[in-house]
Amino acid sequence: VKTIIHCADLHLCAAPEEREYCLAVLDEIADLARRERAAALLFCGDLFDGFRDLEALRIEFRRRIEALPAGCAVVYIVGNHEPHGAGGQRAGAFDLGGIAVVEDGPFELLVRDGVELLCVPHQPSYSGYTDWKVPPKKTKLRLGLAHGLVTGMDVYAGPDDEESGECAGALDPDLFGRFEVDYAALGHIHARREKTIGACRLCYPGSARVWRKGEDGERGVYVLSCDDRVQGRFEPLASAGQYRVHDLPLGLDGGLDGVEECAASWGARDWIHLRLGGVVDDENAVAEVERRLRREWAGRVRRLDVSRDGVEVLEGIARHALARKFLAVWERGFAAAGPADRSLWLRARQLGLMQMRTIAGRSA
Ligand SMILES: [Mn+2]
Repeated sequence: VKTIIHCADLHLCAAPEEREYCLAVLDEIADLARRERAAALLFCGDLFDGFRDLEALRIEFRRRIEALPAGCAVVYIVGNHEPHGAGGQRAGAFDLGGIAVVEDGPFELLVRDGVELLCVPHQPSYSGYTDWKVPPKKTKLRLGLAHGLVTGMDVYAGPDDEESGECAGALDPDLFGRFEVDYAALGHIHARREKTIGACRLCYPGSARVWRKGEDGERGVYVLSCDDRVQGRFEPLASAGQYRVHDLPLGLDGGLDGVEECAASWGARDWIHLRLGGVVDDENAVAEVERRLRREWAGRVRRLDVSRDGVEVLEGIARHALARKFLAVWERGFAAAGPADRSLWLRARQLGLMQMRTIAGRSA
């Protein structure tokens, strides 16, 4: 049994506020490869956030690759992000620690430790794949590495999805079946997705770190056990942290509690997004709440976003008897509601308080 690590969309970024965080995640991946005595470590595209990041971080990257055990082969296929800013330069022109860099389409077939790797770097279109001259499988197992959107993986590829934005060409899952791939090590979709189509297991581990807001859930890689077949397990990366969003209702006077409760789950690598809502007497109190939150928490997490676009202002609401009565009843219901109903209750709170505008107007 040999172990192969499947990683995708690490998006190493050289920006001062991102650099240390990204390299910490790379360190954890390298540690995992060492601990698992991995025969191979696969980077399935978007290893770097852009070409300038590749250039700026290549020495740090190389240092970590060179520290891996000699038995661990590293294979890197280029995604859609690395060509950004390349201006015709090639990733392979840089020394990334002597790893295999595959950037030319349509494919390259490598063999590492008795396992064939069909490497398909990102390309604008895969429509000609039926004409590719891929040699028949000679080893027990063949892994496919690709960076793109595979159709039929139940992924929403809406208009403002990064994943679909510049990737007009989708991959037909038949490509993997046709070329006898047992396991497709995929990149490009930042959420975790797995599916078996025909005899092939197709897996997206999701981004290996939180690249963009909304990327919630654990970040990680797949650890593959390969003998006659491939079995994968998802391995979370603690250093990647998580994206956590909290909807917090403000009191009528703009007061806020419950932050400490939320913060109990926060880690130093987390990206925290606090969405303030509610109906308040005076919006200036909310501005003060935001300043206080930033002062207190921004330094304790990787990134803190506070948005208060959902806050409505209704002067006099804090003294409004009906509003206070409504909130007292609401509090009891909210406390008894399960986590799944939380957002519904928050919405009801907002709608109920907004109705006070109509009632207040009528009684005036
Ligand atoms: Mn990506």
